[in-house]
Amino acid sequence: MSKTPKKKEPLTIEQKITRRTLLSLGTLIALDVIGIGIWKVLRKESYKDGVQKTLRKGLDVNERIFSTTFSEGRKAKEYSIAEAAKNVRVNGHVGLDKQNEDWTLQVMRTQGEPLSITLDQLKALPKTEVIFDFKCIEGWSQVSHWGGVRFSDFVKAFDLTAGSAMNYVGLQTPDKQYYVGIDMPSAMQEQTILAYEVNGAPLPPEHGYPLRLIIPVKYGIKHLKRIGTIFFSNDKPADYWAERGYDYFSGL
Ligand SMILES: Nc1nc2c(c(=O)[nH]1)N[C@H]1C(S)=C(S)[C@@H](COP(=O)(O)O)O[C@H]1N2
Ligand SMILES: [Mo]
Repeated sequence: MSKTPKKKEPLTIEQKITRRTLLSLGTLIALDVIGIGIWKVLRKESYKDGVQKTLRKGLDVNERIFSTTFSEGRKAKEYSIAEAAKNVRVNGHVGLDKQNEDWTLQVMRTQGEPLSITLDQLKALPKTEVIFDFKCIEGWSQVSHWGGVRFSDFVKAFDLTAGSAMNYVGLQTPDKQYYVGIDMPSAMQEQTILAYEVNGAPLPPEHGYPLRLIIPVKYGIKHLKRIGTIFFSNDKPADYWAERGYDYFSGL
């Protein structure tokens, strides 16, 4: 009696399909279990600045990476006037409801009384124009053309260097409904302007008349329209969209 070693039969097509189906099913179930696990952990977590603590930690890590890597020397790409949109998109109306005729810019100094600055005082300073790709986190972008005074020129002209030595600048609408915090290196960057013009004409109300922030190194959420108050701080100023879960730094 000769012993023939049992040869492994090749798998039939049906067997192959069954194996694959089981494998895929197994993988799917494993991923589901992991997903439900993560969800259960996040669901129980308390919130910090608009998102669960674990997610906030992730955002904070992002922020550290971006604020240290890109804070010095980064510059947004600039375009020619011909490339600038004639009809500039409008987005976001928080803090724009009430028109106040007797507007002045309130600047909180580190010492002494607040400054009250008129639009004419700002227009008397050197004008800087910037044409850049304005990017909104909602997914649209548009090349647009703005004019105003460089934030760094404004700081020098009104002797605010003690303020600009701090970590952040905060800006608020006159009614305080919309507010942003900006890290000082980004505020002092050469393309950041307190803008009073779009396409060479005064800002219309919906674009923030009489004065708005234009900060090309950041997403649209930081370009506060209708500035009422400016203040300086070493702690992070309150920020409307960061409180609702967006990245505080919001750099590009
Ligand atoms: N006061 C105020 N400023 C604001 C907003 C807002 O709701 N209120 N929205 C921001 C957002 S999300 C964007 S994208 C830009 C849009 O500026 P624009 O309307 O001039 O295009 O303004 C920013 N500044
Ligand atoms: Mo936006």
